[in-house]
Amino acid sequence: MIKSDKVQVFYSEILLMMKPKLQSVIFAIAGFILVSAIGLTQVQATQSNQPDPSTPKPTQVADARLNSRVEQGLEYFRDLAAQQLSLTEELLVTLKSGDLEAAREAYVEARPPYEEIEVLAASFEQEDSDIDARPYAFAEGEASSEFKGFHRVERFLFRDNDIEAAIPYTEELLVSIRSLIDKLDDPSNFNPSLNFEGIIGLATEVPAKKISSEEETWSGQTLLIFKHNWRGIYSQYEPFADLLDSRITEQVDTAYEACMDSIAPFFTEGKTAAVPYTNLSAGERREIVEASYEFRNALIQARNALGIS
Ligand SMILES: [Cu+2]
Repeated sequence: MIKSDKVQVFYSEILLMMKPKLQSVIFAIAGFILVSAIGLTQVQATQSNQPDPSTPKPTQVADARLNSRVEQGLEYFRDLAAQQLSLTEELLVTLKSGDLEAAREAYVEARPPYEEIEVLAASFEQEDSDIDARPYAFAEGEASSEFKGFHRVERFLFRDNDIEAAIPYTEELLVSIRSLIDKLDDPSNFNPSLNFEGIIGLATEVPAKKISSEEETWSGQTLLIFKHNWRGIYSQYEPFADLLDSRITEQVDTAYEACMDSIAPFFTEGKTAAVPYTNLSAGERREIVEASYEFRNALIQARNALGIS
């Protein structure tokens, strides 16, 4: 038992020992103090509200500063979404050529942009499902007609060797990506609180879930997913960095670099694909998990320091 617990127990014991009447007197006094305190803050609030309506309130100034950071992050994602569209168009062309090896390569090339953008998936849930859901997202698994997008294409190319079957799903993928572009163009879909939920959510999902290799089950490209998830997370945090003190930004940067270092040995300069995830030892995966949780913790500190809840 820690010290403060002892104190608490001590007070509650005293309270219990008192006669019920005395207890209610104490609660009444406490209630009176509370009510007067609330009254006082309300009076102060109305007083400070009265002058010049053109002067923005401190919270409005803070909101505007945070929202401009959200917008900076979105600008980066809009560029990525345009890249996602053209890479997927290239994938479709390759599929139609009928060359399976080339199609597999084009699939891997086409994966990175969305794996960054998905940080903000809560703002475009339908598109996220259509582009990137895995079979377990649906009650009927692969049998569900809702199972489409990249992971359906992945299955055809890397498991079933069925290039023909991948074509209509890639065509549909293009429609979903255009819809994603529309969502990213509308700033009302995004706000600092929701974005940070996504930043921290994905930073948790990597070590807690994706470490099992569930995302790229058939292509083996789990490390490519980690890399771009982290890049996407950092890209949305980064515009806020100038609002934070260096103690926190250094923690985030160090943790981010440690994440990237943990996977660097498995990439080749100038090549998109990583080594197959099954090549990694338990020790190597452990390093990824530890670095990733450090990154998550640093991001939580950043969010708290920004006063975003
Ligand atoms: Cu994903």
